[in-house]
Amino acid sequence: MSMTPLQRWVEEQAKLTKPDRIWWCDGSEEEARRLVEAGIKDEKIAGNPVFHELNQKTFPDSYLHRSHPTDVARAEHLTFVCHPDKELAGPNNNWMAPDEAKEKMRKLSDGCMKGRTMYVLPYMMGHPQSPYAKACIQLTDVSYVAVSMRIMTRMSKSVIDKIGGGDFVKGLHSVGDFNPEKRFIMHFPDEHFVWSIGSGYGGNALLGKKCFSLRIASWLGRQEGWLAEHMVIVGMQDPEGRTTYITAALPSACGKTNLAMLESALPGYKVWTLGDDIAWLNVGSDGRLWAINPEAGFFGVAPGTSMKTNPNMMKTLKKGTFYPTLFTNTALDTDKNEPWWEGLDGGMPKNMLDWQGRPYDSASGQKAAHPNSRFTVSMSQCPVLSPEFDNPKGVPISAILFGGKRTRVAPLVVEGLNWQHGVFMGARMGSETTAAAIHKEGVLRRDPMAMLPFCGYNMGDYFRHWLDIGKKLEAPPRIYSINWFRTDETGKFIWPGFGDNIRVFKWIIDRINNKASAKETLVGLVPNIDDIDLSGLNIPRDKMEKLFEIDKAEWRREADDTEKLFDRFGSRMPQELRDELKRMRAKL
Ligand code: OXD
Ligand code: MN
Repeated sequence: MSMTPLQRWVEEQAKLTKPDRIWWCDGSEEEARRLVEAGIKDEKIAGNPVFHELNQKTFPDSYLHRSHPTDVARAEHLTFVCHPDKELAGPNNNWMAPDEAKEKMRKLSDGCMKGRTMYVLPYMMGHPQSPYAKACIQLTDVSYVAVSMRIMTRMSKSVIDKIGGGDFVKGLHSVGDFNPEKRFIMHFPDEHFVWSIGSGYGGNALLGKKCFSLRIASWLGRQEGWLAEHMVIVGMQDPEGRTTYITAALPSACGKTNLAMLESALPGYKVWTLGDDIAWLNVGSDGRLWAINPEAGFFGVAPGTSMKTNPNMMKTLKKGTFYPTLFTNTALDTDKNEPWWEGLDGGMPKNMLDWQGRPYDSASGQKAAHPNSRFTVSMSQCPVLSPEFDNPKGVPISAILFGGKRTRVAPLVVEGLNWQHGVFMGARMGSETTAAAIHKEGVLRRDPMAMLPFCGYNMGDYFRHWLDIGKKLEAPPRIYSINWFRTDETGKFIWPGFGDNIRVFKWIIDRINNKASAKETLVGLVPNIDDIDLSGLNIPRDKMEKLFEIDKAEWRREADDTEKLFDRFGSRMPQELRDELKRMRAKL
């Protein structure tokens, strides 16, 4: 019998990478148990076994993974989008010509899997029955990635039948020798192909996530008329029992995962989780915008996660109904054999190993867990998972939120005047960097739609695509900007955040249902203070007013900075958004 294109492709990659054996995965639990066992007994990374079994009573089916010490985060400077034409990649991407990139990767990949197993992972991004889902294959040479993909995607043998003799999304991944000098994450958008070497870290190695579901998918979406976005998806149930679906784009480290499973401080409201990182948005036949989450798992930052900040996530992590749950680069409480990170409930354990497995000395001033330590866990374990999560159609979206961390300038919440004005708000989004990032603390980084590291083509064209999608929507969602992080003169956050954020969502839901008022300002519509339900809260009126203060001098600087951003995209920047900026300036 002749080979299918899939078999032929796998064979070609094996010829180049030269693994000792090829393992076609079926995505079953039994297989995952065998992979984890192999990771405990046979495989090593930087001298450590790939997996360490954690306390099975308190953290059922959980394992700790320690990465190579240089391999702890996304490597944006080593990430390339290889369109045939540099202009297509835009100033927002690193670019290399496809042939040159492939030649480079071929050299680095020659024999890179020698002595290892090549795992063939068949998986779907999106529900298999969804018209918006995509069938994918990733090859990898480390059990950690194979097991992580079982958690993060819908992995199943049936995907191979689905592909049949047809097309599929391709990913070739090898950890190589973890040498950062030989680490690259290359995207070939026209071939639906991602080629990654030298890193086992989530965003660099779980190719269904940022690489495919955002960078390549955003390009597919441009060609096919949909949007791939860096967004949370939630359903907000109100006291009348109605659920309003909302998506929200926030840059990394702004509390996206906490927002995705918020515990309401107001009675009668409940938040249902559909996704914490990625949304694919399609125009439905009813003229509304419909969202699906292509993923099936959470890959979240551990430090700061606790019963206080995110009780639903803590419950998700300890449920133990979907095998397995992974912790990566957390510390280890050796008395309890439990994962530990800064910000976890309770005091600091007496005896710990740090994220690299070294005895931890709290007097060292170092962190025990890596600041970017992570958990990987199935969404099915989430106690507030939306009943609509597995609906192949997705959910209809009534509002899109753009947020960031701004200690000054940006009001608590602003409603856009219309779709175009809302796109303008998203395009000039920015966030102040925290000490955890490489950048200096308190520096504003523009991150349009939170997509700057993830848009797989020229962002000028991307803004144009957003405007075009708006034209196709008969009932477009309203667009809002949100900011929980405004501080007072002493540097303290004014807004309590967390579960109290529901008060802002209540106003948004009431706006959608024409039940709340708003007043027009220079930058859009904001609530009157009395429109926000502050019952049970004790924020003085002048502080509330401060949350909505619009300082003209600051906003002039904001306009200047926005213009600089827009200028980066030159003639590809849509005139409509420049007009919005002009209108804002005129008002100032
Ligand atoms: C993530 C990120 O890991 O945005 O989700 O970096
Ligand atoms: Mn993200």
